[in-house]
Amino acid sequence: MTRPVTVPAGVSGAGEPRPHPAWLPPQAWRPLGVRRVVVHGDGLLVDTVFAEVAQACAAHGGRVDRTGTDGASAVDPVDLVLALRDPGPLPSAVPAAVTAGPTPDGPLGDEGFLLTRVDDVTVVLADAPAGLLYGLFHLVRLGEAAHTGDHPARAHRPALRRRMLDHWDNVAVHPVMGQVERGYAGGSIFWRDGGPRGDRDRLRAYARLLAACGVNAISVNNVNVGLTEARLLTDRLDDVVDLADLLRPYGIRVHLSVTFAAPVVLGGLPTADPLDDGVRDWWESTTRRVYARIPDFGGYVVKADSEGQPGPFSYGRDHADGANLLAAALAPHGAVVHWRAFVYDHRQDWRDRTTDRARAAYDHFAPLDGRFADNVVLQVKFGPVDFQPREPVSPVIAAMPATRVAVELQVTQEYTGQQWHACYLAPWWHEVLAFRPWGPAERSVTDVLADVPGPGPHRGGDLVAVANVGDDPFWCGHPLAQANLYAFGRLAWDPGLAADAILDEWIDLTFPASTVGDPALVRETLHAVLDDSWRTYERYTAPLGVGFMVNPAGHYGPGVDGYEYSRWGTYHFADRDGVGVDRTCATGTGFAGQYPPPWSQVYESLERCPDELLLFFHHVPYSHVLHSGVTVIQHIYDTHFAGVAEVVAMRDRWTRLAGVIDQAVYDRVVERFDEQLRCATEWRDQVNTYFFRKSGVPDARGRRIH
Ligand code: GCV
Repeated sequence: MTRPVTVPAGVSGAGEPRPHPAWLPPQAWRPLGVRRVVVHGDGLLVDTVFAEVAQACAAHGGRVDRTGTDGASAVDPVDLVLALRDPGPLPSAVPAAVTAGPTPDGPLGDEGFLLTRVDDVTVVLADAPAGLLYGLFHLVRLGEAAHTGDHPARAHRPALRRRMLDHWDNVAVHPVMGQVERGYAGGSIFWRDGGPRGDRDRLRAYARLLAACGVNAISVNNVNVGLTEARLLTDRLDDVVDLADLLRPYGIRVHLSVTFAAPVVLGGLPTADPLDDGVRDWWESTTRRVYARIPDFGGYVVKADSEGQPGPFSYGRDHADGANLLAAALAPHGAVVHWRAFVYDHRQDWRDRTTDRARAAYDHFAPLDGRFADNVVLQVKFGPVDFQPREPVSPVIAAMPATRVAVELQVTQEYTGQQWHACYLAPWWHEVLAFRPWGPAERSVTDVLADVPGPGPHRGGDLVAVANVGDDPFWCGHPLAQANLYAFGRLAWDPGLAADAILDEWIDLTFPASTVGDPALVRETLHAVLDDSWRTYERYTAPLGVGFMVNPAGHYGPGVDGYEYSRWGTYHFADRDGVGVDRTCATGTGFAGQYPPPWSQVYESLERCPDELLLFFHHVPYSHVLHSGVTVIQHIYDTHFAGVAEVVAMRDRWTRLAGVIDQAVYDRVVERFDEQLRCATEWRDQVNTYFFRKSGVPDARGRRIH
């Protein structure tokens, strides 16, 4: 049973150290907390809004009241009204000019809100409680600006209906992957050593942070589902009920990763064949039992026939058969199955030049377009291989017009420095979302997900990301990695937001001017350190989109040939003459042909292919001259020297904040920069030396190569 929320007041239960407040420190609430506020409406999420405002007012001297059914309140005069438009009359404090005016641009929907300010009263109106909650956090973001001047009425709605985080958290500690697979922020916030972790205050605080940036769905266990985790669906369901109760007051629905083999491993059936009636019945009755306990359960996430996970291939069925089986069980409850498109041969023979891992998702799924049930969301990694710092956008997004698609990003920094390196990923995600798969005049990836009309059928979809949070006091290991989590939520709400504008929001909230010694210096430093940090990371790691030069043991640090003779299908093919993967139709694997024009032609062409993706699509001699005017080998040397120099500059910039910001944050970041510099130097030296030895070409600028 969900009770109205108790707002986390900064004291953590279970004897845990209090986590960093991230983008909701008490001071961020001050502009709101000094006001006279009226909250109007009913429902769990309105209770949350009221509790939040009450806490802010108690801390900062304001007053709040909740209206009765007649719209009256004890607070008068009023500075701020947060009101549901229905049912009953609006509070009398809402200026007549607001009630008289039409809602700009149509209805507000389940999560939208309208913000206006007239006659010295700020008004947030919503048609559903979640809208009011998002309106509240929008006010916090605006700070004092929400309470000054006039604001013409403006409707705010999320561009994407589901904004979801996937936690790759294990209930039982995995012998190789640990408590959190690819987790770089300590243990799981949900699970510990085989059971629930039980820090309810931290979970509430997490839900609150997520709602404040727009996230509305979480999958609470790893897509690689072990036996213990499988049982969350059945005899461990109580643990999920508990999480759902904790997250619900902040508008967050719980999803579960399930194993396709569940009817066998949990149900004792002889098969998990998706066309078997007994299997169908098992999924339906099991799902019914979940809904009896969690009426707003979000649905299932499935990794099938991938990296050892079971799937429909074992029964001679395809992935439409598999996904539709689970979709049928979920449909009566209005829920979805996120079916991952990350399906490829992870036992490839490196000698086999005919198999290309980049092709796999398209080859498996494009022929199935039109066969997926309406509540299947095909979850596609943003690039065709695996969350590399640079890849082309996956061609699957354009190839499935009759299928709902979710694009999957990776907030956890598996391949981008593992939260030891400062690497602000919003500029990269922005590029992915702005990519126009059918050419510059056509729809973008965002348009596809947001269901913006265009030629042909279109279904809309979600934005999903692998979470970067753990039980670390700073949530993310690296305090600056909080900006990535915040940016993911904000981009999922409004993919048009610029990365630097999101960073400004995050800075204003996380380092309120009243809490730091020199706000202008803080802003300037954080921009200097983070704005270009993804490109800096790219410069000192694998060059020109070739990818996968990481150390296979953990994916951290350089391992140029680490994957070259492995079974994973991630090769760079460097030899004495050149480097890169020929994915052209003319002479290579044909992957370039999976894109619609103009991109199929652009990527096919050595002349037109963008420099940053050259080695993803072409095998070229070291002497090949890039659009930038330098040869490939000189580019490798130049970018690696530049990347390390940039890290030195970032680290130096950071030291200017000594004594200006919170000491613990400062110290943690100093520690991280020391490691980033060590690791970047290792990358530089290993990559440069490797290519010098392969090519025999010296650095034109005579710098030291070992
Ligand atoms: C959860 C990559 C990661 C795996 C991860 C997999 C996936 O291969 O290294 O740890 O498994 O992606 O996305 O399923």
